[in-house]
Amino acid sequence: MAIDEVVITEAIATTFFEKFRSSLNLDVAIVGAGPSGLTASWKLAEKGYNVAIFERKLSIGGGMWGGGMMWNIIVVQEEGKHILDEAGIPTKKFKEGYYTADAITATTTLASKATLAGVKIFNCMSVEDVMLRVVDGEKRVTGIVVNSSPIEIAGLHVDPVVIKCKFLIDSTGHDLEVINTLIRKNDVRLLTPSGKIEGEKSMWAEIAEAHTIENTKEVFPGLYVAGMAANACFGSYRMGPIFGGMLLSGVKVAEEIHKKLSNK
Ligand code: 48F
Repeated sequence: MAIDEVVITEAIATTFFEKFRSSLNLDVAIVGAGPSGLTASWKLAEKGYNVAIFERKLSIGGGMWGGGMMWNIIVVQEEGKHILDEAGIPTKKFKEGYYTADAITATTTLASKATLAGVKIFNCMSVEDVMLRVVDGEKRVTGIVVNSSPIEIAGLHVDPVVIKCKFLIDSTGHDLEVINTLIRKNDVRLLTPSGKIEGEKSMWAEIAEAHTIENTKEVFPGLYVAGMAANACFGSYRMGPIFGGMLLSGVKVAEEIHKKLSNK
């Protein structure tokens, strides 16, 4: 078969922009393709919602790829194991209640479950701002402002583009970038005790894991926080390379948003 380079280019451009155009009005936009964001996207797409993840890096997986200190094995406790089982990710029992999984298998399988369920992942895209509007008398997040990561890294003066969403999830990990931007640029209060970001505390895996799930919730109208960002937002601890809380947080945020979307 003869191969025409321009047809290859046309195929990429046409298909990419079909995918992008179908993501301009999302049910749920997710920022960050770490374990919590990937799990949330999978669970929402399974229910038929139009979901996309925006990830700054070329690679998806966030902190899951590297296990602990780049020893690429993750640990999952009893409570989160069923999610790995459901995804078809093999686990090994290490001690009572502690399971290991290969970090590469866990990341690629979660990404595969998500994308095959219909999630659109836009890697190399950074979310640099949100859009706020007054809806039914209250200020609410109604969209995200997105730029290409290479533009961001090069410091080029190029304007971003905008995507609307019914709900937004900040799953950007330790830096909780979306929420930081929201409160830096707008005179608004979060649904936290102080109305501000409470801030992450030092390592305490047992408490942190439980808190990750409790802290996965709506933090501002239209904006949910999940994963490590939830603990940083509500003032809890970090937990290191144990991932049950991240997976369970993804499931919880998907359920909470599903309740809201299905009531409307
Ligand atoms: O940090 P990350 O893996 O998030 P997570 O789902 O999982 C945390 C664990 O990996 C680990 C832990 C805590 O000790 O157990 O840290 O909470 O993934 C966050 C992703 O968000 C991307 C970032 O590149 C990473 O892949 N990200 C961060 N800010 C932005 C972003 C942004 N503004 N736009 C797009 N992507």
